[in-house]
Amino acid sequence: MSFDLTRHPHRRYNPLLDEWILVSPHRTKRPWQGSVESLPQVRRPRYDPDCYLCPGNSRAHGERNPDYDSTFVFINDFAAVLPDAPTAQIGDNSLFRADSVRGEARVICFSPRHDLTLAEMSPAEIRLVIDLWAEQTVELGTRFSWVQIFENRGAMMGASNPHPHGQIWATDSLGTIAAREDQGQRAYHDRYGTILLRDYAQQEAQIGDRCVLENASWLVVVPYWAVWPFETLLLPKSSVRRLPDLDDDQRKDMAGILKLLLVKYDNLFAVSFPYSMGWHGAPHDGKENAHWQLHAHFFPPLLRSATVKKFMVGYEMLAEAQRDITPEEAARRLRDCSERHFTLR
Ligand code: H2U
Ligand code: ZN
Repeated sequence: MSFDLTRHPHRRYNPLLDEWILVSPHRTKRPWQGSVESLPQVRRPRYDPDCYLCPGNSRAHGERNPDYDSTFVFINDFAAVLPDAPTAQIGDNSLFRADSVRGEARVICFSPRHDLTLAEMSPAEIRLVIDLWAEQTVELGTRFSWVQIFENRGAMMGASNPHPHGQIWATDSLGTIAAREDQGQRAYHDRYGTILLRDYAQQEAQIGDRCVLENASWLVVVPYWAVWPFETLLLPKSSVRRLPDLDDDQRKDMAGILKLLLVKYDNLFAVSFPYSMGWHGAPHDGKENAHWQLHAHFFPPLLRSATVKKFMVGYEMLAEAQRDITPEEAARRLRDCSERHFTLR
């Protein structure tokens, strides 16, 4: 019997993180009798007097939000990192080491409308969010080496509030995953003299099997090494190190492709699709970072319906991540999803 990636168990390599993932495509027909999550309420009011993110409302510590009409940023009232924390390096032996961290955490509201999600906003409105992400990266990048922009969407991903919002945590050190991506891209650049994610995007565009969407500036793929069932990677087609480097056309194209991706996600199981997403760009460390390519990751937990998610447990906590449905099959299902939001049908 000859080996077949679509039928036989195998491991795939993730060059960004230098790790492997176990793929078990033969298992996709196993019966399911596990947990079923309840569906979130579908329609929300345009304005919620009890929401701490809606315009004009008070937040937990009493500050009042302005009557904003597009986007709005504020310093997180419960920030995980602080700009003026004392600095120290503790422990000179390898078992009990600690480093202090300085940083700043912000919350960013994508829209004044409590009832929308990015998927339901227009490309023009999404463009304002992109411009704000870029401005925040410039500003925080002058003071911190890593600027992590992210969104936790949906209660299943731990979002505390359905109002469309994301967060930014900027820190004076690279987090573990950021440092591994830096290392992975550097190792590839040292070895081949080209940029890992540029080469990858070019080859994925040619192969086509894992492509979900493509326009003049961007490509969306389910990565060859995806861990989450419908995980995607948003990649620029030209060399871009950071969000602020994107020109007007690239930003316009990004708004368009983000809108389509998020609509497809919502249409997959006819539910407002939960995910964590975030941007990775070159560190702000004053170095050239020629090995870096800007990209966004989308990590959605849903597996087989609006209520059945993937759990990262057992073998995955103890040995390595595992998936059943192949990245190629996931990409095909996302390609087949309509580009018109299910709530408009
Ligand atoms: P999440 O939904 O991803 O948890 O983001 C909401 C953030 O908003 C969360 O980090 C902050 C929380 O600390 N927050 C405030 O800064 N002020 C508030 O009044 C409530 C919540
Ligand atoms: Zn609100």
